[in-house]
Amino acid sequence: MASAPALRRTESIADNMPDALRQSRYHMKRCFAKYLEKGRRIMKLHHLMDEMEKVIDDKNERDQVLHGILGYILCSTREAVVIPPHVAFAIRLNPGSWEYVKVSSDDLSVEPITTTDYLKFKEMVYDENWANDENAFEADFGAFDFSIPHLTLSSSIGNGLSFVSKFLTSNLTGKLQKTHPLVDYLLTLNHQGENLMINDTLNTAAKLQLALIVSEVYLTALPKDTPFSTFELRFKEWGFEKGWGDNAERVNETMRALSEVLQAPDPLNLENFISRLPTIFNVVIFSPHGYFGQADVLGLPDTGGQVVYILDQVRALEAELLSRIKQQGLNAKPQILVVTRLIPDARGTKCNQELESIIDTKHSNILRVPFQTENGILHQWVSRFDIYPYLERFTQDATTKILDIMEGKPDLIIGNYSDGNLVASLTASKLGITQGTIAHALEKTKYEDSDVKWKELDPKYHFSCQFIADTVAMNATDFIIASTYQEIAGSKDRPGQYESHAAFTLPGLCRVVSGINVFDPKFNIAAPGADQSVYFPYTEKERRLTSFQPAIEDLLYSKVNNNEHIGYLADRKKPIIFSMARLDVVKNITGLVEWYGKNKKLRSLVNLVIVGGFFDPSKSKDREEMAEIKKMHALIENYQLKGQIRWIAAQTDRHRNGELYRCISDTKGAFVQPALYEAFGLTVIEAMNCGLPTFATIQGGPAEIIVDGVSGFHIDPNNGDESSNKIVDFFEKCRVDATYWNKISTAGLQRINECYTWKIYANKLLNMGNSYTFWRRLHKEQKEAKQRYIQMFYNLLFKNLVKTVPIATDAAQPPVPKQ
Ligand code: UDP
Ligand code: LCN
Repeated sequence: MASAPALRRTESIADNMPDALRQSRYHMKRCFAKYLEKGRRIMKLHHLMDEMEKVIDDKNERDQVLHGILGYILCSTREAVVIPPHVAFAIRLNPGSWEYVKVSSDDLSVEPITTTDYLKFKEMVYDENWANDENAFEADFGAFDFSIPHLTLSSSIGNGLSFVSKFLTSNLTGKLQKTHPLVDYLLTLNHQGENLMINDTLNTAAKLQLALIVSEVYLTALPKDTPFSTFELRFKEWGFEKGWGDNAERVNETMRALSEVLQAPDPLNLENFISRLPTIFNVVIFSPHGYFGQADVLGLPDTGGQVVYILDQVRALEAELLSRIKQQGLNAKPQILVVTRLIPDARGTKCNQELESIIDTKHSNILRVPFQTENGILHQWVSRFDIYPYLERFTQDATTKILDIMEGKPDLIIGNYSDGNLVASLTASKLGITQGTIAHALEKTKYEDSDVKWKELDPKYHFSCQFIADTVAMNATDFIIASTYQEIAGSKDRPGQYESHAAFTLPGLCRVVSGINVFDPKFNIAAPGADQSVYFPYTEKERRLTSFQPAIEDLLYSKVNNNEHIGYLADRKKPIIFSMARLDVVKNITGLVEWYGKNKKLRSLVNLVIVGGFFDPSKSKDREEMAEIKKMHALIENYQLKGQIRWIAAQTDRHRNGELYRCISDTKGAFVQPALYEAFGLTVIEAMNCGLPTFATIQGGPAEIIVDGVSGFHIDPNNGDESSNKIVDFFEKCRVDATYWNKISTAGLQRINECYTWKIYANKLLNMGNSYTFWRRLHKEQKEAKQRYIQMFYNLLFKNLVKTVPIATDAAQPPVPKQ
């Protein structure tokens, strides 16, 4: 693609494009004629380029046209809509920054158009009446955000917390009175009705500042480890309550940070001070769908990394809460409740148990609340796509239980995925509590044009409910936790998952002219980790779980076919390339098998081991999975892979899986994650934690996790030959350079320890909880106004859409086959 030195950045696309088109007028006229040939339609970049190739078949001429500004503009086009005689272009020069123009094919004149007009263009393809209806329903969530500052640099997207600190700093800067909002906020802090930090004695910034000076003198004279209880009474008289620290040193540090802020606020001290505040004790995490359990659930429908993530998140969060509470000098007990659905038809799992304590925690539990319908409790599992009719009642029932168990309101509510985020929004709004959301994956980007084609897809996926639920939750929440930058704003060439909600249309239903702005400071990146007590390096011999090794040996190498494994590895001296995932199309495990089948060199160098799904398609409830199982069998047959491939059924024991990754490392093998798209990719960091060199998809989160050629390798799932050759190159290099494998393995581990641990995550998450609790207080009025709009949206639009989703009845369902 052409680079853009010639683009005058002070001017818009609409300013630059006419000249650029004029310079290649002859070819462009023909190209536009070609684009118009098929009438109204939506074209993606590759369609534009393919058709241009047909029109300008001489490569040199084509290169000339694509050189310079025109090439740059065309290559930055993500989508074009043809409505003869016009073509409207959606151009994305940078992550999050879009421009829309309309080009006339008659004279190649260019006109800038608004988001609304561009969306209308799209609607013309699907529903002309709606597009022309002047009163068609438009949603504009951005209209309520005018008082909220926004980031401006694409590179800063996802750094909301530090932006918020800077903005708060500027708000508090000036005369001392400007810091009053902070003093007022401190006065509200309490735990179970007991004041924390300060009491009414210090109800102005001036009094507080003076008291801090006196306290500092007092504290400096004490030994650093003097317990807070020693001077608690004296401090209370001065107006200070518990929460500053557990000993003289910590109290002094916290007071210093506040003194600095009162004297002259700066973002670092402010963030440091706010993160020390005792704001969060009780946390509720919603994850309604799936089978949410601690054992035997992975591999069941809709149950994958989200469950792993939440359980690890809870453990890390509890540890961080306990450490902070101790450092604050409090003896409160934190509570974390993961609230999910109780499924009476539990299929051998504990998903029919109401309360279950979370392993390796002291104060965290899973609370399961059943779905109620007119016919009583729903017994069967429900797909995440069909879950919407049950959520409102679930929210009410869950809230009652939560308040009962926690003996009061939680301090922070976190949602997961569309259903959990909607429930979190309803609960947080009702209780007036800070909310965070996590998406894991937003479905909209997974299915091309799923917004404009919603009518066609709704019977199967109910995307109208899902996209509206997602938009509602994104707007209602105080902060959004993303695993990677690309999740929010994509990459140079691919819009982010959240970005795809910036402007979209569901023709006939709602035109969302402003859904979410990725420059909103609510976006933050906090990448998850992998449990390092389970996924640790293969080199840590004394920690290795040797008791699993005979079973793993059998799993990999025994010659028999049974329920757990089929296929065999004839030459066990070869390294193993390994992959493990649910057998969804998007995971592209069959793609990897095909690459392997086709690449003779690769087959001669390594064996292939796959963990995923099971072998009998009739046992699956999921059409996609059935097709993938059949495809796997066909590929093994067609490429005659027997003797080179081992297919192992889905595994549920993460401790054994950890040892399995390490055993693959022992063979000097590699992990391959070939997904067509992966939101984050926990298996990638699990493998890297075990020291296994990893090849992972360039499409999605793994592109950020791995630094290509340094801490692992990127592979393009849409270019199998290139990808399989990249794996060949690696193993060939390993043959000639005995240190190469270790080099990549070590760099992978280093990358993990620097960026992808649960400790880093928990610290960031609690800092967000603290800062956004203060932030929402400062923007109370704006938040309330927006909340009203969201409520209207929920009641007038969403609830009607929900009525179109059929409600399951247990009797109508065939019994679930045993696996
Ligand atoms: N997993 C597993 N057994 C399997 C397949 C996957 O235990 O047969 C685990 C895997 O170790 C990881 C999670 O399930 O912890 C999958 O998370 P990932 O982010 O890779 O994908 P998702 O399933 O969430 O899309
Ligand atoms: C869902 C996915 O699809 C994965 O990419 C993530 O790793 C997982 O959730 C955990 O967030």
